[in-house]
Amino acid sequence: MAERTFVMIKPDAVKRGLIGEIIARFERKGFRIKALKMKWLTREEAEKLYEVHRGKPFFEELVNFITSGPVVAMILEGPSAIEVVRLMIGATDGRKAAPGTIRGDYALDIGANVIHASDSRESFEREYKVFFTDEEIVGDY
Ligand code: D4T
Repeated sequence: MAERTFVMIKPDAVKRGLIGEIIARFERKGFRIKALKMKWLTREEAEKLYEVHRGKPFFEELVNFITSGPVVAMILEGPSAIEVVRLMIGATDGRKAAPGTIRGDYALDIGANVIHASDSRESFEREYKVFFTDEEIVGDY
């Protein structure tokens, strides 16, 4: 059954010129792009996005990093999108992410790790709203 997930290409990957390569992987896999936006998050927006990590030792660093440049946010749709996209991005720590995954192929760090994707239906619902209104999600094509 078709499901939606939220994906964000992080500032490190945008600065390295990896936007196209990353989006191409999702297109080739067969996901439909339902919304797409480039945005430089404010501190308030970043704190909202990473609400669940508030209080953790890396929270400050995480917010600083995610606001250090523009990000590219998108909503993808396809069968089991949440689980499949998490598999495609790989483990959080770039050094441990399996080769062939996005982090495995492009990241060596745990913070600057190229990409984020929702890990549950609840995360998706909260995260996409930081970037998109429901009117910005295109219809079926
Ligand atoms: P995101 O949320 O970016 O998709 O990453 P993950 O879902 O794979 O990992 P996470 O929630 O555990 O961490 C969120 C975010 O914080 C950064 N981070 C994480 C960090 O800078 N230092 C750390 O020790 C950890 C655990 C990386 C991703």
